[in-house]
Amino acid sequence: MKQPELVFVPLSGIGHTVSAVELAKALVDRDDRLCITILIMNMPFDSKTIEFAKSLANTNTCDRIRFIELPRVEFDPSDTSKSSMSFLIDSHKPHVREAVSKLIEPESSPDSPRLAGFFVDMFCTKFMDVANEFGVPTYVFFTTNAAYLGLMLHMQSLHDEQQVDLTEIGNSDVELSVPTTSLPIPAKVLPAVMLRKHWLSTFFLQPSRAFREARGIVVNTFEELEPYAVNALTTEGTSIPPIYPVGPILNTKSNQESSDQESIMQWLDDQAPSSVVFLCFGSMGTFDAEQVKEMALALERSEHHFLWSLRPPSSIGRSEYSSPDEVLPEGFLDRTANIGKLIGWAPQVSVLAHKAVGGFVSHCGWNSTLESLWFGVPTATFPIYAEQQFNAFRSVKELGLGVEITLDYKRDIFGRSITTSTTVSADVIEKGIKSVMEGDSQVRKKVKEMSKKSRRALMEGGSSHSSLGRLIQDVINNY
Ligand code: UPG
Repeated sequence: MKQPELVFVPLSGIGHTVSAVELAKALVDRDDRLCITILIMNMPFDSKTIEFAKSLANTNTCDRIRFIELPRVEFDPSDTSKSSMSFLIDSHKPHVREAVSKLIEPESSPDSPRLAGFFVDMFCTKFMDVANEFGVPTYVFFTTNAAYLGLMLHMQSLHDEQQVDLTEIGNSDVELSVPTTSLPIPAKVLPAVMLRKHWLSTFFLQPSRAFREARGIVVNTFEELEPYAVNALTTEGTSIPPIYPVGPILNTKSNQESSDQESIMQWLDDQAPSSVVFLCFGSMGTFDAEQVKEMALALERSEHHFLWSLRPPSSIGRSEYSSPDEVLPEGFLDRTANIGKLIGWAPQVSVLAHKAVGGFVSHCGWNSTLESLWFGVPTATFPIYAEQQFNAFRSVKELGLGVEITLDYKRDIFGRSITTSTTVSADVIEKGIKSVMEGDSQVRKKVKEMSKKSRRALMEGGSSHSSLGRLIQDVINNY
């Protein structure tokens, strides 16, 4: 029998690519018949993912995983119709088709692999057409949580079946019942995509319709973390394909080098256990000058030692500042020289794994959430964009795994305001920092328990381990 070859198409962006690569590793580790080719999209503004993929490709020791960097798609940033995510993904279609054709040709050769399926990112469902052309099934890799999957599907059915105007909900102050959350969701923590019709279509409606056509949906979560959501998705009507919660899928080895990694780790080595609050806001999180100042004041007043990953807004947006020094309060760096360290890109998993770290102020991106749970570090919530407000709300109100700084702060990826949500004051941030650093809080206890559960889920007999087995069985049965 020819070896079954799976084609992975992750979305460009560290928050999506890292877990997709780890999922590929988990699949080949588990079943030595599987081979996987990972197609890396070459988005014009995302050099970090390409760098990361190259470093993985160079250090990859598994001959059953290979990486192919797709040709670069050019775009004109001033032409908004051509810089949209939807346009950029569409532009990659011919490259995906060509790469897969080359991969399997000539089919008659005994050495050429036989295609068994596509695994596409939750925002790359447009590649399902290409999978269909090759006559193979598509599995969707959902890089965030099961409750959010339920929210997307629910919204799409409200829109398509009951003609509900979703932007009206997004702009209101209603509370919404969602099948996958045990509490009603306030509109203010719904994602910003619900505020504009064209975002809704790209990020909610089109993907959700495609999810229903997929062979299966692989979710980066574990049943013990989201029993309510997983149960709702697996017992609801038949229009949802099989769900595979296989997480937490994490890269706990930190491939994403940080230039000053050594000095960061040395600095942490010199700190007392659980004494440092770590602040990091994902691959693209950034703040305007006013918010940076409030955060700095809060840190200084809290008197906790801190490690703060602070990067200026991306150069694509019109940046208010190019270096944090320009916007920090006068004398801040000198006054905090003995208690704090300001850094750019953080070696996040190594930091969270360090015993000196006692709390995490996070944007609540899903990978960061899973990583902090894995290492048993409680989180204080500071969401910025995407589904982070929804994650923050659930973490604090539904799951009791986080403390609140803000649940509804909303900005775009350039740190620009898109709603009326205002700057979070130093007082509020200081309170959140003190709360997340409390030594014997209920939240800390719960997080430690969830840490154990997350590790158990991946062990033989664990929920995610079994789910991964079912997924592989489905791939092979269908082959
Ligand atoms: N990371 C670092 N150092 C940094 C910043 C990030 O190592 O300085 C790593 C971090 O460890 C994590 C990843 O980068 O593995 C970031 O992922 P995540 O926490 O999920 O944040 P985003 O990069 O913002 O991820 C996007 C969305 C988020 C969503 C996620 C998964 O913004 O809202 O949950 O994708 O779909």
